[in-house]
Amino acid sequence: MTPSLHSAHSALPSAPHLTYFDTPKRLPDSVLGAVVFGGDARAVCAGLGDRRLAGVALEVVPGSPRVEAWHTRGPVTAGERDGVRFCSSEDHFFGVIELDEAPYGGPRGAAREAYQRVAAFHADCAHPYVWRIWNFLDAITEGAGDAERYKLFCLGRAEGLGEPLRGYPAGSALGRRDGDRRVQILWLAGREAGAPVENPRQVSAFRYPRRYGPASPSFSRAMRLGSDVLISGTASIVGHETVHQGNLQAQIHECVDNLTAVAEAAAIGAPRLTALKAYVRHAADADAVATAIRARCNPEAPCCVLLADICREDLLVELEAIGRPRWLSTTEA
Ligand code: 3EB
Repeated sequence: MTPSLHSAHSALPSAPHLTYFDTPKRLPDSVLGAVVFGGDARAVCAGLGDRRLAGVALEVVPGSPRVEAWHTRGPVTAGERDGVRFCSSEDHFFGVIELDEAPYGGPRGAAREAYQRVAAFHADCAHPYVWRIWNFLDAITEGAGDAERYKLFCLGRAEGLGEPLRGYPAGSALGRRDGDRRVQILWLAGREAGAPVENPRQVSAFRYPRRYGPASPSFSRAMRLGSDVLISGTASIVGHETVHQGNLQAQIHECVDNLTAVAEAAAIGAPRLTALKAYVRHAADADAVATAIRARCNPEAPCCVLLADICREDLLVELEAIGRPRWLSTTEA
């Protein structure tokens, strides 16, 4: 790491601050946007009637927090344009788009339309830079070969996004099991560019070989913003291949090794993983995942554990996190 690179990094914008709430409640004014998880998430959001809320129907493991809240500074305003619902502050933007697949012929068409709208929205917006994005669709691994729904989603996403001007956002893509054939996309954006980061242990997803589908997944492994690193959904993949098939403990450790490698590659100095989120395929594995994460990572870090399908059949778990320098406390904004 050269001093010049380091000073360039210190000019990066800062990320909104993430906290988790155990249960849905009236949101503080500092919240830019928040995601409620759970089978009843949509009804809960409707009941609270706050435009900063989005509901995602992934089951929450008992004892896990279920509300992910992103905090900002200054007044927050809400709006909607071209099917994009958003909340923004001076520095930060939280967007949501949800499209039924049927009018677009399936996940490819819906992803293409959604990503076209996201790209068009931010081409003309006070917050042009998409930093972090989450994708949710039903039955993500249904279908064989190139007709698998995740591969179709990746194709539509690539078609809709086109060539990114400044790298891809950090990303996550998970499968719901609610039978609701609707693509949901949530994202954070900002007024200034973050710095995309790749993982030296993994092939960049946007360079995956052909066998993973007709279009490579359009995401970066992480996005550095100030001293925070927003790390993408991270699985037991080395190079481009799944490792430790059928071995939960080994997959968890590989995930943590990958998260650590990305945080180190972002050169924030002695990183610590905080604000962890785990997506677990089998409910029976949830306690073991939570325990292993606490043992390997900062035990004080909040950890949200959800049940979800991961986009490769052989992956049992996927983790995402924020990496912060050890000299910053877990809770400090
Ligand atoms: C992987 O590394 C695991 O398609 O947006 C992780 C994060 C994964 C994001 C995406 C997929 C995505 O390939 C899967």
